[in-house]
Amino acid sequence: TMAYRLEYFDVRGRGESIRYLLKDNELVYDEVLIDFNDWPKYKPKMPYGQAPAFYSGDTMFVQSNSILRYLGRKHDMYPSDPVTAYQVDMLNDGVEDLRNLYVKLIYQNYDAGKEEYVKALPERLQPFENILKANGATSSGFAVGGKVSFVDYNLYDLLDIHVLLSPTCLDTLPTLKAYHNTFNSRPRLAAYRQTEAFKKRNVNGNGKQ
Ligand code: 0HH
Repeated sequence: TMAYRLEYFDVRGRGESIRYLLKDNELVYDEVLIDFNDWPKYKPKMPYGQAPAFYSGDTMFVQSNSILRYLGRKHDMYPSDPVTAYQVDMLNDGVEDLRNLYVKLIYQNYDAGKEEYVKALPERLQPFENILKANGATSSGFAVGGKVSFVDYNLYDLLDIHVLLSPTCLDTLPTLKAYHNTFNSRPRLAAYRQTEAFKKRNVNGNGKQ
């Protein structure tokens, strides 16, 4: 099998859900943490001028959600049934929508916008609560279809960074709270999150979280 490599900055950002998927499935990979001073050397090689980039041997993959989906297809974490695959995709698109709001807050409006963002958060998380509840996530521990899929790692990361931003944000959302705890307890994820590499890594590029 081809060697895997992940190139990204030393932040959680759009890399951490990929790292979670790799670690939780014991997929071995080389980690390249791009120093921001070296970025001008990498940027022209990136199809959209952005990181993360993922490699399987010499084949390059970019766009964080496409990387997740590629790994999902390759390692049996993307359903073959079209309707179940849709359920994974619609949830992942919801994760992307909230992640974009989060990124905007962190990089453009943290000081002025945090209070309002935190206030609106339970309402913005409610759709995820409803979807996971309807999908039986409380008993299965997984977001869709009773088994792990790539969206689990993306949703877990999204919930985790929001709990850092607002520790009480899941208090009115029991399905999400249990789901977040279940993923916190997955042995390989918990072990990874105990490493110095993880613990010293900033959540975002500007140090805000
Ligand atoms: N849609 C793309 C995806 O999902 C978006 C990728 C993206 O926004 O893959 N990439 C940004 C970095 S994410 C990028 O490449 C934000 C983290 C910033 C960390 C910066 C420095 C950390 C220093 C330790 N941006 C660079 C660029 O656009 O030139």
